[in-house]
Parts: sequence; C-alpha cells; structure tokens
Amino acid sequence: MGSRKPKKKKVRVAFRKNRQKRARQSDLTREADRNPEAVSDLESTERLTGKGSLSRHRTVVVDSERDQRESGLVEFRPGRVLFAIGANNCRVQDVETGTVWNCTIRRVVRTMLRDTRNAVVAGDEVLFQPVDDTNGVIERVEPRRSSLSRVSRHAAHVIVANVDQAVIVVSFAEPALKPGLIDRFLCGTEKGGIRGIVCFNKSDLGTPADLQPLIGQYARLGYTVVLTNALTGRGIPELRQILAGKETVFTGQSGVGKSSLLNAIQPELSRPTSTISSDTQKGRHTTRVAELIQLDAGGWVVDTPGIRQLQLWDVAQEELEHLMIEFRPFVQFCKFPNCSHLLEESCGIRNAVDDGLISPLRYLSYCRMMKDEADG
Ligand SMILES: Nc1nc2c(ncn2[C@@H]2O[C@H](COP(=O)(O)OP(=O)(O)OP(=O)(O)O)[C@@H](O)[C@H]2O)c(=O)[nH]1
Ligand SMILES: [Mg+2]
Ligand SMILES: [Zn+2]
Repeated sequence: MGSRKPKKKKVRVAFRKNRQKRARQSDLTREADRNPEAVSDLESTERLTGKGSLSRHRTVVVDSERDQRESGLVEFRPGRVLFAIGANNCRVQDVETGTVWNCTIRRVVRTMLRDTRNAVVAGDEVLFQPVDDTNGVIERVEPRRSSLSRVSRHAAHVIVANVDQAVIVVSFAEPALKPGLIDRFLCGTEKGGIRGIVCFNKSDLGTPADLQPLIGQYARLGYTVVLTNALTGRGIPELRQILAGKETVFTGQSGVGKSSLLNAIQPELSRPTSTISSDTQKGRHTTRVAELIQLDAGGWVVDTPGIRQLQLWDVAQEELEHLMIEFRPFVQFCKFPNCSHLLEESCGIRNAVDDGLISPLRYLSYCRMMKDEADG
C-alpha cells in the first residue's frame, strides 16, 4: 500500500532537462502512426467530465514488495504522464527531477482500468518505478480530479486528465464560427466543474464589432472571453495570464488555431500547424495526440487534436437546464415540474426568452442539444 513506503534506496537517474521537447516532438508523427487509436480519435467526439464513475475505482495499489525484491529497486517516483503512446506505453515526467521516462503500465493497473481504452492518459498523476536509466513501469494511477473524454463508436474514453480549465477555441472564420458548439462545450465544462474560457481566434478574419453581441453574451454570463490573433499577437498577453499557474486544455475544431496560439504564447514550443483545406475550409487534423506541455510562466497546457463534433456523452436531458447557467433562476416558473422548455405552455424559460432575459441564441442551442440527446 502507498502508506507502507518502501525503504528508500538511491536510484541513478540521468538528469535531463525537460527542454528536450524538440527531438521528442519530431517523433510525434511516427508515434501517432504507430498509434492508430490516436488517429481514430479524430473521428470521434468530445466531452468534459468531472469526477465521474471513472475516478471512483481508479486507484490501483499493487503488492509491490515482491516486485521490489525481484527488481532490486525500491523507490516509487511520483510522475506526470505527458502523453500516451498506444494503450500500454507513455512518456512520464518525474515530478521532482524533471527527468522524462518511457514507461509501460503494470498489467494489474491496466486490468483495473479496463473500462477505458487507455489506462493512462496525458495529465495522469502516477507512481512509477524505474527499471533502468530511461525506462520505468507505472505501478499506480492516482484518482482523476477531472477529465476530458471523447466518444468513439458509442464508447467514451478519456484523453486527458486533471485539468482546471478549458480554453474553447473558435475562429472568426476558416473554419466558420458555430455558436452552438461553444454552448455545447460550456455545458461540458459546467458538468465537469471545470472553468470554461472562450477564445475567439483569427480576429483578423472578421470584424470584431459584428461578433460583439456573441462575445458580450458569454461575458455577461460570467465566462472569461478573449479575442486573439495568433499571427499578430493580439490578445496573447491576456491568454498567457489566463494560463499562468493553471492546468488548461485547449479544445475546439480542427484548424481554429489551437497549436498556433500555443506557439504565440511560448514560441520555442514549435507546435506543428498547417493551413486549412482550401476546398472544405476545414482543418487538417494536424495535432494527433493530446500532450501535456509545461509553460515557462508556470502551469501546464494540453494541446488536443481538433474535434469534428461535440456530443454531451453523459448529460441527461433533465440536466441540461442546469448546465445552461442562466436558465436556472427561471425553471421555478414553469407550470409543469418536468417541463422540457420546448413546447409546454406557461414555461418559465420560454417566457424569459420572450422577455429578453435569456438570449434566443442560447435557447436555440438548448433546443438543439435536447434534440440531439433525444436522437441518441
Ligand atoms: N489569419 C489567421 N490565421 C491563423 C490564426 N491562428 C492560426 N491561423 C492559421 O490557421 C491554420 C490552422 O492552425 P493550427 O494551429 O494548426 O490549428 P489547430 O486548431 O491546432 O488544428 P488541429 O491541430 O488540426 O486541431 C494555420 O494555417 C494557422 O497559421 C489567426 O489568428 N489568424
Ligand atoms: Mg493543432
Ligand atoms: Zn419550462
């Protein structure tokens, strides 16, 4: 058990600074090629959840003493998973020394976590045991505080764990702005208890005044809103401040500029980016794996592959009225206690829309989400 701390024995570790990112990133494409799951994720959808069923049976404790005797190594090191490579391997950073290790996952840990396709994901906090200077074995995965999941072939699987906040990146154009997508993401962050931040990027491709009603709408609801241009640096100092000291996931459609924004925030990251397709005006799914990146100003960010469609996986229809935060005060005025706020007479929500107290755009998003959930 964790409390039976093994007697400490010095393990020789090569101290490598976490600055070796370049070399590692150039390998990413190959890693993604070897990792068909990462690619299949691109076809899937995304959601945010907080402490859910996954976290309840997440802690795995192995009887490590025998392993320790056999291996001759007795030190478990606290680590943070930078990214997963397939289902059974990952890169782990030693929390104390900053050294990066290639880790496999002890079979018993994998078995205990078999509900998820990847037992260990970017952001997971783990205990690992070095087996030599560069390789180790993950012995334990700490319970997740929060997680971002994708839905693929009707099964959810986690792609990143333990984030404080999500920056929902949308672009003024290329690809075209879809306000409904913002509302879906925000319901996801509300559900997970994760702070939602809306970032309107590519501000050079439109007139901010045209978007002011939309921008103002989210700001009035209390969400942090930032207007950026990754090419000129507009809004980047604000974004940098929002990220400092926090654990943030960047999410949004492919091509909106998530990786470009990270490069603007910290140029030496050199995240690969590519132009959107001129035929479809869609992104090319350049980022292939969710990867944890440490920021100079403190904190971590996770760049994620762009999504195609967002589905609220485990949100019941009845929950939606609470996830649309401005709906909450009006629900009590509905005539029927189980009002869906779609067609019923004397509906507090619809009256609030008519009275200008709830934005018609947000109400429309609500109706669409209700319909999608009903369609399954
Ligand atoms: N005009 C303009 N182009 C931008 C801006 N930000 C990013 N781009 C361009 O948009 C394209 C896509 O940017 P990426 O950073 O690769 O987008 P992404 O969101 O990371 O995409 P995926 O990795 O595929 O999910 C690139 O050609 C960028 O140069 C911006 O503020 N203005
Ligand atoms: Mg990208
Ligand atoms: Zn109602």
